[in-house]
Amino acid sequence: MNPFKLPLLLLLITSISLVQAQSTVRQKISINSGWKFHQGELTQPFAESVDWQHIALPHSWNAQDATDEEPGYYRGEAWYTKELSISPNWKGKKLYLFFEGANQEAEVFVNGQKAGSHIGGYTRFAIPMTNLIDFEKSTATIAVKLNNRHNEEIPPLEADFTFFGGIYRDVYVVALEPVHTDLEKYASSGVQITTPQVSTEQAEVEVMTHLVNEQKQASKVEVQQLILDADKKVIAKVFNKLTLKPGLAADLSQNIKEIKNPHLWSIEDPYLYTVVTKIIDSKSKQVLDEVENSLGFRWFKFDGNEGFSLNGKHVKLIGTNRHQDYLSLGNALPDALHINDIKLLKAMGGNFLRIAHYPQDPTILEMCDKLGIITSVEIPIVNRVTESEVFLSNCKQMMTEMIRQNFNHPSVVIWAYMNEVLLRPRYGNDSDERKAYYKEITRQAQELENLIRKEDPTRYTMIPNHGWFEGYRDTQLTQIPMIVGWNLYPGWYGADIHGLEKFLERHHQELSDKPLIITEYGAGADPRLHSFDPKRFDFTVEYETYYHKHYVEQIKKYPFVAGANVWNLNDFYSSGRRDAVPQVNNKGLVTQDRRPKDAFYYYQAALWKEPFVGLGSKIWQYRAGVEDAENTGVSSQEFEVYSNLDKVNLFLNGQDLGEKQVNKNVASWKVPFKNGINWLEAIGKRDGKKVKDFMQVNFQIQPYDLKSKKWPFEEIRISLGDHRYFVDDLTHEVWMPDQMYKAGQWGEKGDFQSKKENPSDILGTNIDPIYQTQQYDIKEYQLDVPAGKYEVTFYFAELLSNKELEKLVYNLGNDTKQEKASKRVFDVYINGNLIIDDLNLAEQYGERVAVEIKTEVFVEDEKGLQLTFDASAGQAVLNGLKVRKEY
Ligand code: GCB
Ligand code: CA
Repeated sequence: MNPFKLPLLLLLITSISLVQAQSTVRQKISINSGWKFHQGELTQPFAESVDWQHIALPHSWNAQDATDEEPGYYRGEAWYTKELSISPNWKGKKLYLFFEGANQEAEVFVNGQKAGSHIGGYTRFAIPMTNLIDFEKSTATIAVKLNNRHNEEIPPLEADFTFFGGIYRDVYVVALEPVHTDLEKYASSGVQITTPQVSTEQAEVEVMTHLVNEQKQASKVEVQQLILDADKKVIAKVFNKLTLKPGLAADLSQNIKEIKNPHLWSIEDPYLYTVVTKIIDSKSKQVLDEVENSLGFRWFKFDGNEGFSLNGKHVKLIGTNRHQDYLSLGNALPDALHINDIKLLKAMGGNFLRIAHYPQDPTILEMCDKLGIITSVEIPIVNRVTESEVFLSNCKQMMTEMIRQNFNHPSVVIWAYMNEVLLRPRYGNDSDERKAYYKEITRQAQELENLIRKEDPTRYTMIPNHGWFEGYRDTQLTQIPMIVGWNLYPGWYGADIHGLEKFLERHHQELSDKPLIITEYGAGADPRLHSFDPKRFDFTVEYETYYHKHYVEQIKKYPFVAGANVWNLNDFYSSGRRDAVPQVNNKGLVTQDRRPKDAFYYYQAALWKEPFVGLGSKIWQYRAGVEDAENTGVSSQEFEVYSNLDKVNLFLNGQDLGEKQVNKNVASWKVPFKNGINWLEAIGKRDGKKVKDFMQVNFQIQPYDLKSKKWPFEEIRISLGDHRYFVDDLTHEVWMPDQMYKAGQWGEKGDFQSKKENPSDILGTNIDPIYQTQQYDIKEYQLDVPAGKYEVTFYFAELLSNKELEKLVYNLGNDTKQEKASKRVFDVYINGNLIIDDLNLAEQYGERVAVEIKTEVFVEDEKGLQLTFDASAGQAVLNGLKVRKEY
């Protein structure tokens, strides 16, 4: 080959691609890479001396500090900057910086000059920058001053989730011809599509285009609307000619009347058309701007008695809420993780998503459109409002942005606002200020309601309330919106799980015409905690499943319940929480890194139409248990399988454990696990089609008699004062529940006096649940282990009494500390030998600090390990114990 030909060929290719690039009408390119970040205030942001950190977007400055053991997280000013390369193509165009979301007050600078600003952390915004760019230069300096401080004028004011600061979604440059659709005002596509009439025979489309002419002279244009089917073939077309005066913004409405036999959009068949909007220069025929929007033909209705129907067919809406954060990332997620979440919801069998408590990444609604998931979207007013016009006007701005930006998504059927706004009312009970405050809430609600109805008369409105029926009724919050949402937690925050049915029936009696959605219900579950005797607030995976079984049954039972959203799809960060996993709300059906808990599989069984079989407890892969009886070598445990078939078979290590009837989507067995690796397989059949699921269980058997020769004792970990199993997700160590002493085994020899403290964050550990429970006033603990050399580890923490907890909240006087410091002093002996002398947890370590102390002991004879506790002040306590045989 002629060596000189090659460069020529390359040159040719480059120039061809250049030509193609020039023909692009609307250019939108991401600029996520190559940013620098500074946390803190900057008086001279453009000075050389500023110390910047290299980062890439999406980014949050709270990914670490909102999840560590220090209370609180940085809420204040921070800066981002970037050198933006100026494309020669951009000359003569209108340039914008397009932010998908930055939390929460943003000021944008270009080449040192202010270009614009935005308020609110969850909606998109476009900042024009054309006039600040020097097109003779190759770069421009972009800087963003961002603040996530508490601001009484900006919702959310307070809520049960972390307000991560940062430019946490994508940023783009958008380059437009001077004549274009309006991007600037509410960062929408500038095109709003409605379907004034849809039936199976015929549909009508109306397209409203917001046009802008930024030229100095009038522009004669033709505006074209093309409707394409899913194969992207044009099926309908309309165009209008008009003259746009200079500097003018104009709205053009165009109708396409007769689309015959439209392919409807539905949950099972989410068929999407595309609307292509083109602005064409009448003379040169040059396309000046082009935007595409998806379009779905559907109609829907909410009814106070019959619930929801889509395209004339009744559908029970069941799905989840979703928060936008992820393990270790805060809210700064790559698009792929947002996309995965909607696929996860679909895989669960869900057909409904409440996008709470704020508008989310654009990929969310894109996916809901594509996968057939009905949605509700809301602005982030949570728990309370501020009585000010500025607050209300910020709410209205967010509302308008939310509606305009998401208007064309067929999946959206509800716009919502004001979540549980009576939960944390200002002022004292019964005060005049309180009464005025309630009136103001009603006024703001009515204003927001009016705004939605004006902006979008094609959809429903909703206010999600907490379970205070009279409160919301008396402030009109059940009357103002078209749908009432109730966040209901009987069986979790409320003691009686049947409070659910009572509440639902009350709504139907008193507000019988008002469509109802259970906008939230859920129970917390730390994926590491398990029990065969689950209890409310114990954060076991099994309690969560129990709770959801009850709710699903009721939701299906009442036809007037239009829909329900589990709180929440995923575990999420909430910096104020002190549950089993501090800083985290564990009500997810999946963990923070999206591993399904049992309830997720239960939903699959309850919601799938296709045959389904799923082993429960997949998240409980590492187990432990006591041998059933001496020398049997097996430990039997209850095991659930979730299915929508009539019968299912379960196999353990290839052995058939028998066929069981499936009752309300659940079948259960006593499974005799052996020590080590076990294989479980569930098999079911429908219409000759087999469905299966299998998993591995790693089981550690505690010999029935710890001195057994056949099953030699290795090690044991016990969470004292606890009825739960705990699996350490780092080491896979399994902790056993505590028990009273049984001969040949282990346990507490005195009174079983246990204590559990939630909420608390135990410092210096990740295994908080072990420390959150304890035996108090412990005197003697016995383990009948065989002779040998042992490592014994004690786990202690000073927990607060409930009284002291209250004191801490209400009385921050410095006398409290003093009082507690000398609360208990005790010695610990093993087999009569002093091991720990004068332990004073509060004084030596402080309250709620994880204290781990280990020692080695040689047991010569048959007496095993006898742990004794001798208190010289207060009572002795022990939270956890680990005994490992060395040899
Ligand atoms: C609610 C709130 C939600 C909380 C949830 C909970 O009612 O709307 O923001 O996270 O309860 O888990 O307590
Ligand atoms: Ca414990």
